[in-house]
Amino acid sequence: MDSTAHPRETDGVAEIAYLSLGANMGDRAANLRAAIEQLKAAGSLCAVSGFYETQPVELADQPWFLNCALAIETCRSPRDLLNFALAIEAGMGRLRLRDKGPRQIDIDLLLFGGRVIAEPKLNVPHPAMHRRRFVLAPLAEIAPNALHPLLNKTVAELLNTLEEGQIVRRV
Ligand code: PH2
Ligand code: MG
Ligand code: MG
Repeated sequence: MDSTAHPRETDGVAEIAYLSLGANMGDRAANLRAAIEQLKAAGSLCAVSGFYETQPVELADQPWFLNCALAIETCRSPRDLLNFALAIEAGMGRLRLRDKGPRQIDIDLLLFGGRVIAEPKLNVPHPAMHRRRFVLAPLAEIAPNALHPLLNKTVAELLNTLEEGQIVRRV
């Protein structure tokens, strides 16, 4: 492949990536929609879940989130997709004031093909996805049979075996 024609780092072969989006500041639905719109430039959007009103977890003392999940077919590498997502977050005015704290938009890479990646700031599958109802409920809507390559369980299985606790409600 002529590298000059593809200045971005890509692997050339399209793969399906699953992303989780969340917002708990400003117009949360508008923020999710704006991020989804911008993510279209990274590939071909296959599916977008409904939006879910979700109880904050891990850092409980903050406003409730609106979360969704999407599937995108992309030729970008995982690192390039992550950097693209981080650039969207920055462009939407996200300030990292507090770890896991309130944000206009958060875009997390959940799964990328069947890959397992452990690199600085790039962990796939997302290390917490299997514990988070706010991730699994939207993801199960669009990809119940997607496989977690480390746990060897489908998204639907992970959701069904999750302990009770976190409130999520499709809006
Ligand atoms: N994101 C977090 C921490 N806690 N809780 C909900 N409900 N939704 C989130 O997107 C979320 C969270 C860290 O990224
Ligand atoms: Mg996150
Ligand atoms: Mg994030």
